[in-house]
Amino acid sequence: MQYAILGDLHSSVEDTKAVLDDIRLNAKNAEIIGLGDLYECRIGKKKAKALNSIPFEEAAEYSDEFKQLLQFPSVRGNQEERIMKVTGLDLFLTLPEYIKIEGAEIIHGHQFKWSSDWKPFLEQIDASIVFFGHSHDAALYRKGTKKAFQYGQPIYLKNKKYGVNVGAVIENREWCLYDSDDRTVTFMKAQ
Ligand SMILES: [Mn+2]
Repeated sequence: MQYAILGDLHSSVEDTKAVLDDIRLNAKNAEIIGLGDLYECRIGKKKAKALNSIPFEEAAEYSDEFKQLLQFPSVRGNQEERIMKVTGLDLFLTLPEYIKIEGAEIIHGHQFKWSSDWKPFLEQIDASIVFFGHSHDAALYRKGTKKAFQYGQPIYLKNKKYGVNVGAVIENREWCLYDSDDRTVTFMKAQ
């Protein structure tokens, strides 16, 4: 089965449209799954601590046009959690923290420990392949080290453990194609 995985949209209409078009063009039968941080929270981390009932329109970058683009399941990101915190609304509680797909797991990534230079500690994850986002830095990890990749070139994964940082929709227009039958991962980038 083919999966098209995208995350860190941060409310960008143009970048999200470009990525969804690219998915339709390159993998029209793939199941699309989101990695969270769909929306951008307008309130910073520090300020958010003291707030609890501000209106949704103030808390989040939002448009009907953007919402219409979100026709796929997704996990919850830290932006969704912060929007819920500052509004006091349960808006994104229906988004799960993890989604299991064939041979892999999907999680936003803010739940991991990260080093100060944004290296994730993936030892905490049991799944053979984990897809995540959060740092806006597309990368393939094997045993804690980054492996080289080229956009559009399938990578055949061995029967071992891997971490795949899918990158970000916002600004980078990145997404990942995962084929669970072939056990391949292809980093993709829309124009
Ligand atoms: Mn994030």
